[in-house]
Amino acid sequence: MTDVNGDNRDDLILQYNYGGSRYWQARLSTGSSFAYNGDWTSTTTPGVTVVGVADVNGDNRDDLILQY
Ligand SMILES: [Ca+2]
Ligand SMILES: [Ca+2]
Repeated sequence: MTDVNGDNRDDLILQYNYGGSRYWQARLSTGSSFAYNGDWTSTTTPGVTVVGVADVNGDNRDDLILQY
């Protein structure tokens, strides 16, 4: 879990496969639950995995780091 929107609440990151694609969602913490916020990103490229979540561009919001 990590803070993807910079509100100082840790958010939930989900990865799932559906219909031949792989999807990632960041469910944003409300303090009492994790709100659906759409798909963060998706790909049809096989073998893509998350290798990290970190703020790579310095905007104080964590980013998804993928490898394939
Ligand atoms: Ca957050
Ligand atoms: Ca960032």
